[in-house]
Amino acid sequence: MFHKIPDICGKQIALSVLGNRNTTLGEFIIENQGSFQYSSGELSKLINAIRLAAKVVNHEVNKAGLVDIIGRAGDTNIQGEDQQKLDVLANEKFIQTLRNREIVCGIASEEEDDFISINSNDEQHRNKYVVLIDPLDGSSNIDVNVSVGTIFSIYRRVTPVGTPVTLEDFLQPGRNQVAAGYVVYGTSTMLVYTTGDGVNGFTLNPAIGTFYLSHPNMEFPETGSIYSVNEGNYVHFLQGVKDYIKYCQQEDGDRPYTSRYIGSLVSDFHRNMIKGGIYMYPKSSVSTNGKLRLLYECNPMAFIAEQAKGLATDGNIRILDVQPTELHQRVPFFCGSPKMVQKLQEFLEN
Ligand code: AHM
Ligand code: MG
Repeated sequence: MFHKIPDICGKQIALSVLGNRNTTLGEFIIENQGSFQYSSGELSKLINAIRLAAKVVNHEVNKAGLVDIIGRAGDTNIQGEDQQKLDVLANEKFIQTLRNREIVCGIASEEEDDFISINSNDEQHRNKYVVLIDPLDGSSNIDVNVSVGTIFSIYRRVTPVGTPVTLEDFLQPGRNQVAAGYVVYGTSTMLVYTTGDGVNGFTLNPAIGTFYLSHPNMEFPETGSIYSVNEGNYVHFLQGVKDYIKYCQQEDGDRPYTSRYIGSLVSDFHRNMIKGGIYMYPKSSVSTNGKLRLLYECNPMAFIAEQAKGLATDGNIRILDVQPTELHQRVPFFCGSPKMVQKLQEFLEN
């Protein structure tokens, strides 16, 4: 169905890609609130706050290049990486929005050394969710106008409601997540999320600032023909990973596969979920646990992957079963179409 709405210049434009019944994200959250096991409305409010922050960050990302927000901010984060200005801005926007709406009891972010306890009054103590977030993933791509993303992960706290959060509330295995999602700031801006009942994708109509359901029930194809890995690190990979990469490149049946690597996890994952493929960030002789962070990069992506009939492993066990020990812990990450991940696993076991 086509709907005519005015764009920002007042012209009438047709909305043709709005998805089923033109459902907005706001409507979808309300309609599906009941399907969530512990539904009390609090999780819906939280996802709504993330939706709002995503729109604000989207606005900032789209201004990059026009105003002075690209380039380094001059600081380094806890992992010793340069913080880009937009990293810092996105971090502020998400934290501010979650704080102001008083719907979480704690936040952990890639850009913050320690977790933030939100406990300024008793009312806030009663909130039961913690959020872990990578506010702007792939930020080294910003300066060159390549897609970046936001990744988020939501848990119920394990310590009693009414007390300040502790590290224990954040160091939960990924299988305990109640919701997870990402925003990809790409050719269009999409918010994709799961509350454990499948994966749905919403595309932002920038003319009216509304997300519409455009990709209902997203699923990884059972197999695919794309492998995504930073092959510049090939010499440092374990033999099993090297052998699997050679397998992807061999001519046989549907192989060789296509190599596609943006260097922006959200975008690489998003493409592979739609087209079928495998994403790999293995450990190597120079980075013994790989690069990606378990709590706010791998766990949310693994939860989404499994909800979309894909698989995610660290090479030994399911990502969602890894017991975290540190807030900024790194972990090897292999994720994608189930048959491709299983094939990789065979090579790793050999
Ligand atoms: P970041 O959180 O510092 O942006 O790093 C994470 C990013 C991922 O989005 C991407 O897949 C990976 O780092 C790329 O790393 P590399 O440049 O080593 O291939
Ligand atoms: Mg990141």
